[in-house]
Amino acid sequence: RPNPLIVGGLQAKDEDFHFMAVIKTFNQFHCGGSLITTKHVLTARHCVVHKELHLSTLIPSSQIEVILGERDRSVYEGYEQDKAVSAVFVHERGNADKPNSYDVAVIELQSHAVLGHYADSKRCLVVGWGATDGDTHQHYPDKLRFAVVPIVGFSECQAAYPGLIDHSMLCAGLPQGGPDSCTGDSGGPLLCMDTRNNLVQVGIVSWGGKHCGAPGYFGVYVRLTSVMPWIRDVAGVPW
Ligand code: 4AZ
Repeated sequence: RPNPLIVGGLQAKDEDFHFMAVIKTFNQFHCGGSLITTKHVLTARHCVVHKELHLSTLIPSSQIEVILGERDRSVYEGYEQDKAVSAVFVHERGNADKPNSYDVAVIELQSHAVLGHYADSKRCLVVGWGATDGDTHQHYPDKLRFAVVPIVGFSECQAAYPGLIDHSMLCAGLPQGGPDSCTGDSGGPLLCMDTRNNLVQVGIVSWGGKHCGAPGYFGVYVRLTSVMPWIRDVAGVPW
């Protein structure tokens, strides 16, 4: 059973605990963990064992899920990485007779995690030389421009484009319309500020409603975390 956590603590808001992992077992929140390499999460052994009638067995990897980049478990903020598990290792000195000794486990992820700092999903901007008029798409500026566009929750994004949004995408913009990316901005970055005010690329301008900046139609972006393993592969990044 998960222990009650952080009694008398503080709510982590802007603090950067980007190494923190949520461990779900059997589709339920179960434990915390910490990312120690791009493919390994450190946790407690009792988080990955199943106790039944004095028998303690390892929970199958297929029933464990690791979520990285989580802050508020109740909302989709755009930085979450859901990771499947390829293996679970427990310390050889930990055993059922002494469940409190060597209570340590390492969870191996099926794919590499994206390392980076949290960016604030409300402090984001899109940059480009795309059209400045949302309806006719005829005016292209010579000088680089940017627009401030907060990231929108996944369900709000899906509601704006029924049946068209999957986990490779995220929405940004305001429900009432206004600042938005447009034709010609495609391919350019959606950037958000991290806790140290550095810009972190979070998306790629992709598509949207026919009219840019129209109420009810957010800009749609590639969710960068969903394609990081692929980018790393093709770019030959050694981590
Ligand atoms: C486009 O066609 C395009 N309003 C880019 C961004 C958006 C819409 C269309 C978002 O390249």
